[in-house]
Amino acid sequence: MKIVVLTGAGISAESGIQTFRASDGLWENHRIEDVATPEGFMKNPNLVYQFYNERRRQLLSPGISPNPAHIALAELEKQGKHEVLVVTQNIDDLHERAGTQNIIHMHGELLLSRCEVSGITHEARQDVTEEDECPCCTPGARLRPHVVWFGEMPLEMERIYEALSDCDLFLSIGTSGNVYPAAGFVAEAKAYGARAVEINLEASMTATQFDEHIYGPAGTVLSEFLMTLP
Ligand code: BV8
Repeated sequence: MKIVVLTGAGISAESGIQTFRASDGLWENHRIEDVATPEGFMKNPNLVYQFYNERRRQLLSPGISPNPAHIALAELEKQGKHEVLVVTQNIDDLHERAGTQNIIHMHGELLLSRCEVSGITHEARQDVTEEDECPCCTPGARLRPHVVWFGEMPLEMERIYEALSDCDLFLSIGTSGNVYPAAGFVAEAKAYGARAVEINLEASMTATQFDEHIYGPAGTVLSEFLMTLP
């Protein structure tokens, strides 16, 4: 079977990474327009650098590691019985740390910076500030988070739509279905005849578009569901 898995912040919640829209979520103490838009970055770059530096420090801290949900997806791919593509809205590297290889970070990656002149990405595992210069230009240019902000085009959309048009199972895990175009993927996959399953803590904004729903913590319910696959 060809399986496309869309993941959101909920799959990393049990690893200790805050989600966005929960009561203690990231958007509780930051205005989206201030920290996740190009305009916000233009207006106050230091606030944006700090927002991502805090999240990067947390991601790289010793207590953060993949949880059973990330591991279950990596096992599914490794078994080799199905063709698995993980399309994640998350900018953490927990899928990779669990062993997933076939992955698209459609909203970018926290551990990469991008040169504002050349567009080349560079590893970012330390704090990044406005004073940092890219290693690819002379003179060095400013580095921005390699993250897709609101109003910016998500990455590898062609490859994602190609996979959605050709999958047997579309599995959505840990996303509230608020953000487009990711929230539109279920309709896309269904239009091509895929079976659509939602795994989440509670019904997402697009829940009615799914054939099946499994509600509970992904770290527990995902591996149970994957065992039912042929
Ligand atoms: C674009 C940055 C076009 C990285 C992010 C009006 C209508 C429709 C669309 C729009 C509109 N106005 C504007 C738009 C477009 C906009 C959008 O969708 N806005 C929404 C808010 C209305 N979208 C965009 O701007 C996108 N770009 O459209 O470009 C374009 C066209 C041409 C040319 C140029 C451009 C760009 C979207 C990307 C924005 N960047 N993040 C970062 O800082 O991380 S989005 C942000 O939200 C994150 O990436 C996150 O991944 C994403 C989605 O959130 P979720 O992952 O779903 O997280 P959330 O907290 O919401 O939910 C978590 C869920 O997990 C919950 O349901 C919870 O119950 C569950 N859960 C919790 N714990 C567990 C669990 N489930 C299981 N187990 C658990 N243990």
